[in-house]
Amino acid sequence: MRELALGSRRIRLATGDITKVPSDAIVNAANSDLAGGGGVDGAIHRAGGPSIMEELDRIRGSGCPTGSAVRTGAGRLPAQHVIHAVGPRWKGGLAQEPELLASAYRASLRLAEEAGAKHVTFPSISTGVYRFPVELAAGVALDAVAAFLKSEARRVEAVTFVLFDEATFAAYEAALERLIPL
Ligand code: AR6
Repeated sequence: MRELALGSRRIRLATGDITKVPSDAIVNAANSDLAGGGGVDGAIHRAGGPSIMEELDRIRGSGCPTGSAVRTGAGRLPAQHVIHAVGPRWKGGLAQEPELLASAYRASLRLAEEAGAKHVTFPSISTGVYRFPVELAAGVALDAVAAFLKSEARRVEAVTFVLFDEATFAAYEAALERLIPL
């Protein structure tokens, strides 16, 4: 576990399965159809149970554009909320992928604020099936979260990245070293 203090707020890095880590809001790396899938999305729906997809079926409408997010309950997960965020697929880097990824983190944190969540857990959005290079994604993710915690957060006190493998953890650890604390 690694931690960075930003005033009274905290960014933490951990390894493990995000469905096992208690928090107020768990962020999911979803797709714009909110249709479920593999990776962390599959793990969240399996562990949380069918109520999450039932709620998505009610709110889905025309879907959730890349860079945005929607909130549901958390079913059997150890949290009150799941925030389904849609990161970009990597298309080579000239399709606004970093901006869209930062937007997915910000949209998630705004929904967490609205819900009154104090502790939010994130996976490494877009770096699995969507193939966003993890070294770049880690910097984008940490910059977006740190900026939010410094300027917009009122109720969110701590953000934990729950990273599934050591290589992803190492990339986030290196990016955290480059962040300048308050
Ligand atoms: N806990 C934490 N992280 C996990 C877990 C877990 N249980 N399982 C996987 N990861 P991905 P994406 C990591 O592919 O790239 C889905 O089909 C994984 O090792 O889950 O945003 C959706 O429906 C990687 O580091 O998400 C979308 O269609 C990270 O989570 C699409 O994949 C993200 O990998 C989204 O692709």
